Amino acid sequence: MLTIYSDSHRLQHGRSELIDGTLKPCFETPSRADMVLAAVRQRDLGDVAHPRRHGLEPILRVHDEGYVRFLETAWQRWSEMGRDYDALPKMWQIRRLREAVPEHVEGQLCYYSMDCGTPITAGTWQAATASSDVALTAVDRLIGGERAIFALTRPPGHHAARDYCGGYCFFNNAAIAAQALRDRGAHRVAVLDVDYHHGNGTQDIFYHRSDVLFLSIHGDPRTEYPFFLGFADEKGEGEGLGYNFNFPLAAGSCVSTWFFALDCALEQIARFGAEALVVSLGVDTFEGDPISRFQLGTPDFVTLGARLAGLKLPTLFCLEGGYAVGPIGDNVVNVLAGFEARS
Ligand code: OKP
Ligand code: ZN
Repeated sequence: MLTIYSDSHRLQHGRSELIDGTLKPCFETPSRADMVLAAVRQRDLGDVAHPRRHGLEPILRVHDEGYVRFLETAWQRWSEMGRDYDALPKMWQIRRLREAVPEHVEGQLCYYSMDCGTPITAGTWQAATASSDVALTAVDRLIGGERAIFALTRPPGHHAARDYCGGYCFFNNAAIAAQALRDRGAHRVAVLDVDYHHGNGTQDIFYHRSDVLFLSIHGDPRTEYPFFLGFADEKGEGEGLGYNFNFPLAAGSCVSTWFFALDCALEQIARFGAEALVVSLGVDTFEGDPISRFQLGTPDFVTLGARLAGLKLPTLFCLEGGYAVGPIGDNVVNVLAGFEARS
């Protein structure tokens, strides 16, 4: 399987996130992508290619223009105020506060952020656009006839909604890729999110649409991040009613429960008649993950890949979460190798 990868991911290197009352080193680190790339090479998954630039147009197909311009200018405006540290919001536009975009960069940072774990740094814009280019280059190859591609996207994307960042995500790579597949001729595209955390951003982007089916298997938002979305009764709205499926599972759920939910999701994808599949591939479902609570073991990821291959669809894998840095490479490559063995 071909991998698309860019060194520019390294430009996103936040210093810290707020955990349990103190600033701790970010879980979402450059070493994650380094480990995944090392495993891709070590296990001979296939060639590794660099992305081609696609510009802002495909990003603006799913993201709000004001949000995109904010990200583009945020670091410069922040540093012009003499701030040489990561930009993190300290308040949010919560209930009954005015829903108007502030003028000041600090206000805009609060307006366009979902949490305070997603630092904007000097290199964020370059890293985030490169990550989307990785996904878009994978789309080029898929349209060109490849059966499956691995987009080694970092920073990740699935928490980024139309007009906000959060959960270490800035641009929603999987959504941008799904939209590009639609724009280039696929009539129906399914996005399956297997990260431990609900893909609130992807759901937000496609919630009113019937041409992109979104499905997510994740820790129950009653106890797990992102808390405010990802419940089973969110089924889509308007045209999109019936095209959104959430499978929230109790934190601590066992492996067989997880695979049962996967089978339900795969059945919906087949019934939908998808012409292409985008997988938001987070491996924070791993039993050793430091911030998540499912129990998949390293060999279970091979099973996941094999089941996905059973759909017999052109498939694009986008990397999302996974914070057990030592095993992340084997866990990810197991999915891809399991897929290939069954293809
Ligand atoms: C991003 B992705 C845990 C803090 C959780 C945010 C988690 C973002 C996950 N103590 N902070 O879906 O893997
Ligand atoms: Zn996650």
